[in-house]
Amino acid sequence: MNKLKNILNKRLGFMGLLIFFLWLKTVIAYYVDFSLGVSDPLQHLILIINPIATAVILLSIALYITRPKASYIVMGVIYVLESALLYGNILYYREFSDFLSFNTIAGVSKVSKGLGGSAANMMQSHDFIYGLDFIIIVILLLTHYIKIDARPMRKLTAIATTFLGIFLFSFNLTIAESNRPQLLGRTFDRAYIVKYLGFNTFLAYDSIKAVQNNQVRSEAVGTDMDDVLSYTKQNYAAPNPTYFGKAKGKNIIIIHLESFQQFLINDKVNGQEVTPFLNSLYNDKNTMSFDNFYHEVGQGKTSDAENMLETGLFGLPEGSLFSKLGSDNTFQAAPAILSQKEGYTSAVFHGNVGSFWNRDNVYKNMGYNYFFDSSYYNKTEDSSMQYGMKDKLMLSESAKYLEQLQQPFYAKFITVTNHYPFDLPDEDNDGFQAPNTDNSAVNNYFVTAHYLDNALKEFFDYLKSSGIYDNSMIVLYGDHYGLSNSQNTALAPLVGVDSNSWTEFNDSQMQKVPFMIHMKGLKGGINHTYGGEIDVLPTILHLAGINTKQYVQLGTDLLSKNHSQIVAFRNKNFITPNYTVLKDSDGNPEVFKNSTGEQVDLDQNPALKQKVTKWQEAVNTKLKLSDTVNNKNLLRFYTPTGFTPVDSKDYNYQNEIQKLVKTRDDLGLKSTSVYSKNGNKTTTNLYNTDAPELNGDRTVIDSWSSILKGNNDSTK
Ligand code: GP9
Ligand code: MN
Repeated sequence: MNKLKNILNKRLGFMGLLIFFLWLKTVIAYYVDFSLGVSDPLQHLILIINPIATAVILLSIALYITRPKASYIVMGVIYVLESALLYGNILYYREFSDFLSFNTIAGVSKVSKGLGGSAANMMQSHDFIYGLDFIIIVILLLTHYIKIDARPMRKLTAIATTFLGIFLFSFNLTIAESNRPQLLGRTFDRAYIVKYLGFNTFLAYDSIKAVQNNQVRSEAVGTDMDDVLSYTKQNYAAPNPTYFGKAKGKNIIIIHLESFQQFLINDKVNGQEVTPFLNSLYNDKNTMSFDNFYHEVGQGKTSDAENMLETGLFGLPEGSLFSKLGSDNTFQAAPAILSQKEGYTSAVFHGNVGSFWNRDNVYKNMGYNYFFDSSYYNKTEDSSMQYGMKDKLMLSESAKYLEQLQQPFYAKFITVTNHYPFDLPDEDNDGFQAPNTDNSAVNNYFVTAHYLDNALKEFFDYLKSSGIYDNSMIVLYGDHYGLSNSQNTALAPLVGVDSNSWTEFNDSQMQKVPFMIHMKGLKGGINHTYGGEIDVLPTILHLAGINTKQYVQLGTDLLSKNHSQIVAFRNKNFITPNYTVLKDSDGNPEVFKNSTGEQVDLDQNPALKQKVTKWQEAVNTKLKLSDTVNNKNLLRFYTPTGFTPVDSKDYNYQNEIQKLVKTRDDLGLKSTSVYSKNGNKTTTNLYNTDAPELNGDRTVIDSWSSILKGNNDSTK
């Protein structure tokens, strides 16, 4: 006991006590108050050690102060601030399932401004734990059990302590990066940074980003929009009269096919079709199918694809726009346009946590009325894979929400089972035989794609039997590649190419993803037009009968006679109907003929060389304008006539069931939901799924009870 007293009476010992308390409180909070989705033992270890390093670094500041009393006071102040940050995050998380960011603290964030309800409402009885340490410290000081250590502190000790902190931090960062590569580079989810590196690091990281962003924004002026507007005016492609308004007033259902590549369509493995349902849809006379459609995502992957489809602008050259700018940017996005022009209700269905890719904030700025994230689905031990609910479970359980949406609705379903590493449990496979290459990811990819196909068939069957189908336009698209270039040589024989002759041209062909528009009565067919994700928004809006002329959208309607067929990739490579232009390591263009895959020698072909230069300039301009609009947040300076800017404060994704029911009751006989139109009877009984996790028990599909219990944990 005396030994302990001796230690605590030294300045370093006292500091150690503070670090211990901070560590203990944080770890308790991690497990009790946050859902960080910690899965493997290494993640638990990282979580347990991550509060230490930054606490050591921060508290060591006080050691540089020579005057003892002042040094102790500074230590105390840092301790109080750290405790306040922790407790602030706890309260904030209870309301928003998110963490305090620089902009939230500084009050500049448009989304989740401060605490919505009063902080007191967010408190819980066990919170006294977070104040217990203060009582203990005060008692120890008042009883003089701990006295101020008046001896001077050696500079060297202070420096050594700081270095110890830095060393611990580097260690923490290294194991974090090994468990989750590109943790800071890609910033997929704030929860990941907290989980791996703690609150301090998250706040520091977020502050640096925010200050940089705010700087770019504060320098922007309204006239920066002039170039953008003259570009969109000049490049506008008027709608095709045959298709304009063909889906007017219909529900629009977007199905995001995770990591789904075009080569899977009509593909067979061991004589068995991989995706029989999608194949039938692809070849259906009521489907407009594109076979030269490319994904155009960057590091933001899914979120970049979503961003293009919702806003008609590209993602960023680095990182994810959703994560970097999505909390604060002004969007003129599909949900808001459809709602304002044609009275659509909008919703996203996705079985991962809402904070992933910052969706919970971004969707508010886009004007999404509802966001059903993992907290709206019944989760059991085997219901999820790494990135969320299995597709069959997510889609079948979504029916009970979908049928409550007022029509017309704009509903997006983000599937996730066909995501790397594609390791579907055996019981979810209906006997599909995987190919047998020596790369297991390649083999498994076909199995999860097949599973997704089955899940979609069940979903379509429900849409048909519930009648939703007759009144809807269904759009399906693959968001990006599932197999990366490094896996393509293993894939080569399965797509009829010899691995040894596989080239970067072949890699670029693998970036083709499906894009299909299906609607009863739509004049369909296989359309060979070249295009990409940036072109989807104007295509859909025109089908819905909405003019796009005054919106800042950088793609063009795929069905328009004036559609531009130069497909720009995020890295400035591009594809035209005849050529594929990729940069070599020195940035010089390598040009391939699409028909043969042969490389063309530009020096032998000056006319083509000139064209390539011209195309490249067009691609660069388009990407640069997109980056300017996004980075400078220029849409805040430009509001299209008749469009009302979205106020994110009007949206929140808590208590959505209550919101659905209230809307239905308020509208009474005027309610247009599928449920109301069905004589106030549910249609979920029409949803049939063979998902083994349900064991034939329909409770999850048919009732809200499991969700209303407040089943709110994470699925990562
Ligand atoms: C996660 C899912 C996957 O919620 O959308 O994102 P990705 O890793 O494909 O970008
Ligand atoms: Mn994805």
